Amino acid sequence: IPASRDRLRIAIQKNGRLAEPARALLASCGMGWRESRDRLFCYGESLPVDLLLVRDDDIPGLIADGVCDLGIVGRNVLAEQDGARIGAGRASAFREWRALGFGACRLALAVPEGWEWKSPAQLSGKRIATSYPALLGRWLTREGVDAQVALLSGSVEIAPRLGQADAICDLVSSGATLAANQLKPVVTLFESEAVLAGPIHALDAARGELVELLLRRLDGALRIRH
Ligand code: PRT
Ligand code: ZN
Repeated sequence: IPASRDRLRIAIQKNGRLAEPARALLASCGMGWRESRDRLFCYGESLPVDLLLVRDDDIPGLIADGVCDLGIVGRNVLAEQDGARIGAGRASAFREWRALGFGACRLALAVPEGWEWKSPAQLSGKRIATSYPALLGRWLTREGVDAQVALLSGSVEIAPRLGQADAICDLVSSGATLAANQLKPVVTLFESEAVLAGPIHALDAARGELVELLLRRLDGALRIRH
């Protein structure tokens, strides 16, 4: 991948909840693409704006490395990875440019239904399963709670039933998954939705102008939706 390009590159989720709405939003900005055979790359035909189809977790890193200029990703993923960078003593390398109004969910702390919830202090000495250690860790520190964090990449809701954890911290939308696992949400740590993510600083020259054009169209499309 060349270091300097005059085409813009946007990373979006290949499969998953944000894949379809992200493409629909970009299409509503007047973009059209030709898809590569392996479905990893979409070549922009109406504008010099290409899409890279990836795992959502890879999007912040692609922006940080300059491989992609922009990305559409959950604010939860962006904030978690930014928190991890800060925790490792590194500088922020991406930020939210626009909130996109879809993919709404919240990062919540949930405990077994049988618990009588009073305060975060109840979590002292307990084990909490999560895929969001940075966001959970920040909240625990702020609340002054000394709990153990068990990192799981998926199926977090089942951890208490398996005896892997006492409580969980995971994304919730309808709450049906929590209920199915006899858990109840007790604290919201973070409100999320899909966002347009980009680098900390503005892009230069040719791509900067393209981004301006795209943002104008995007803001127009978002205004019509709301
Ligand atoms: O393959 P890839 O790594 O790209 O996808 P992924 O599996 O990591 O992500 P995906 O597609 O599940 O979610 C992408 C983004 O959608 C998340 O990062 C959030 O920003 C957003 N989003 C919105 C959600 C939900 N709603 C949601 N409900 N992500 C996950 N969930 C989970 C939730 O944790 C629960 O386990 O869906 C389950 C059902 O939720 P309930 O509360 O409706 O039962
Ligand atoms: Zn993912």
